[in-house]
Amino acid sequence: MRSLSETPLVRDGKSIILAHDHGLEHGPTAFSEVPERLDPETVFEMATHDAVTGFAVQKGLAETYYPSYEDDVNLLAKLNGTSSLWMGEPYSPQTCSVEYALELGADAVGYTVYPGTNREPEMFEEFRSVQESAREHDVPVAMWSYPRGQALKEHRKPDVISYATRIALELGADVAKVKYPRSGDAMATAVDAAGDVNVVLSGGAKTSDDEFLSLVETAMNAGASGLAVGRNVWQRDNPDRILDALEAVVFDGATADEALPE
Ligand code: FBP
Repeated sequence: MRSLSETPLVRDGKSIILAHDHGLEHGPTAFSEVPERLDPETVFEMATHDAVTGFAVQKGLAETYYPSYEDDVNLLAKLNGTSSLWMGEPYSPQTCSVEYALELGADAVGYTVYPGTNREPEMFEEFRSVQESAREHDVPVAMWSYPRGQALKEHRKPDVISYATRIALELGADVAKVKYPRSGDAMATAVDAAGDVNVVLSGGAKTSDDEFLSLVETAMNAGASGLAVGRNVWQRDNPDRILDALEAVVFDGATADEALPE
C-alpha cells in the first residue's frame, strides 16, 4: 500500500483540497453572489493554482470538465452526496463507485459520513465497501467526518470533533475532514485522536480574509495537515489572492499577517 505522502493529494505532508460539490450539497443559491462561478469551468481553472493539491467534485462535473484539466489538476472524486432539498435524517447516498472514479482519472476519493444519525449503520457499511475498494486500487480515501443527528445539540463541540477524527482512523480513512472545534487546543486534541490520519480543516461559510487566514493559521499550529475549502475560495472576487495566502500559511508556515498582501 502506498503511503498517503506518496500520492499527489499531499505535498510536504500537507494538503489544500478545493471543494466544489456545493451545486449538489447547497444548490445554485451558493453561487448567487458570484453568478459566473455557476459555470464549473471557472472553478476548475482555480484548481490549477499551485496551492491546490486536490479538487473535490462529483462525478458529473468530473465527466464533463476533467478531461481538459487532467494534466494540471489532481482529481478527488466525491463518491457520495446529498441535496439540501432532502429533509429527512442526514444521509448521503453513494453516487459513484471507486472503480468509476478511477476511470474518470481520480487520484483520490472522498466520502461523507454522518456519525450519530439514525442511518449511521448504513453509512458505516457503505464506507466499508468504498474503503476496501480504495485499498484494493491503492487510492487514498478522505472522509468528510461530520457528526450529526438528533442526539447532537452541538456539532462542533471539542469532544464531538475528536470523536469524528477518531472514527476516520478507526474506519480506515487516510484523511479526516472536520469542522473547526472552536479552539486551537480542541483542534490539537482532535489531531491527536486521529493517530496517523491527516486531519484537514473544513472551510465553512465565507468570512473575511483576516478571519479565515487566522483560523487556518491556528489549525496549522494545532497540527492540522491543511484544509479542504470551498466557499472561502470560490465565493471570493479574487480567489488567486486567497490561494496565494493559503499556500504561504499551509506550506510555508507563514502567519496570517505575513501571508496577506497589503
Ligand atoms: P466549505 O469550505 O464551503 O464549507 O466546503 C466544504 C464542504 O464539506 C463541502 O465539500 C460541502 O459541500 C459542504 O462543506 C457541506 O457543508 P454543510 O455541511 O454545511 O452542508
